[in-house]
Amino acid sequence: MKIGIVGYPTYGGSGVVATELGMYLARQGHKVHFISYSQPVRLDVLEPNIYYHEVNVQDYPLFEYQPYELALSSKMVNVALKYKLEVIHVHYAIPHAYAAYMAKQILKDKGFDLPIVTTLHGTDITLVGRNPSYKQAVNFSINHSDVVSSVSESLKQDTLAFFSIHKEIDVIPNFVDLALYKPDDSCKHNFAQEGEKIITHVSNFRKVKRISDVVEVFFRLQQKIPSVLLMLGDGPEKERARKQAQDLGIADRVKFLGKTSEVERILCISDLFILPSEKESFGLAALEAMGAGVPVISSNTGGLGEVNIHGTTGFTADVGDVEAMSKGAVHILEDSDRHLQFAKAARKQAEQFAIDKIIPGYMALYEKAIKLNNA
Ligand code: GMT
Repeated sequence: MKIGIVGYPTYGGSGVVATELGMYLARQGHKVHFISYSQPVRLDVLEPNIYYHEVNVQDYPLFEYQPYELALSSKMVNVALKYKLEVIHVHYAIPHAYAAYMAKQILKDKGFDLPIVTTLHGTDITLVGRNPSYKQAVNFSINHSDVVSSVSESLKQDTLAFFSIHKEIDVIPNFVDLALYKPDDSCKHNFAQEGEKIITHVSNFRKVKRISDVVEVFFRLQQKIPSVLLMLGDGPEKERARKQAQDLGIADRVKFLGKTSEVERILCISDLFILPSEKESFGLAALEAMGAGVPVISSNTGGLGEVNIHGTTGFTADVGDVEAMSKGAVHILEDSDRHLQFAKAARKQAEQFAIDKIIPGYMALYEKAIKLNNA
């Protein structure tokens, strides 16, 4: 199949899902055309069947805001015509689903049908999409996609609650490539002394991730269990977190590793993962930790409870309940047999989301979209 994939090229979960899905499909022999404003971070353009098309926005002194959607729609049209795309899959509704709708209309004018599959990822619905500045356009572009999917049941319910949707929404959960997580303790001593536990957090350090709760939970935990906190990723809340660690007197125990390409290796040496987000439609980072056999302490918001099973793969608690989160963390780490039990359950749960189990669901959506377009 000739497939177009539109997504954000950054470290965010929606971009990661789009990239890994496309690369998997390319390995299966499909021709996959990525369209984005820069090369997606996890994309290997040297692999066969992968094509990358950059969206170039022309600046002009009149524009206070560059018309990205226009450039994206035009690029979709050009790529669809040149490579005879059979379907286009857009990740994150804003502005991708809207731009895809425009591309579809332009192509229709030229006698070319392009089925659109839109995958909703989270804040495109729960935070940004609901904002009155965008709501009408997001609502319209969801209803005018040929097929719509969401990454969790919780996000589907939020979409139906916040918008007037008359489209069916298929739930296709996020996935993890378990082959990337191989037990290897060789770099553990780089971060922790003998007997110390490694606690990890990975995110884009936005407000919604409640980074200060990560530091607070760790502060309480390290009073009971010798441990270090590894903070992976970058974003607006990072410096505040660094200051918080200094004020709490634990700066030497909290290490900020930035945007590293070694996420999988670091997860494999971790003992516990913390994700206390305000909102989280799924929590891909938690699933990746579980893929490495790492129990998770998270909030119970959005789709997190569909991933992290309370009392089995880790613990969930109400948003902001750092006391419950730190108690759960101590409970898991204070007994090595109990930790092993949680670690095994985490890995077993991740196996439900193994890449080869989930991706056929997306292929079925593409076929459904093509069928609907031909009807
Ligand atoms: O909210 C974001 O930062 C955007 C988005 C992204 O691109 O990372 O994250 C969402 O999509 C991920 C992949 O489907 C989900 O795992 C995240 O839970 C979701 N983020 C939120 O809902 C806050």
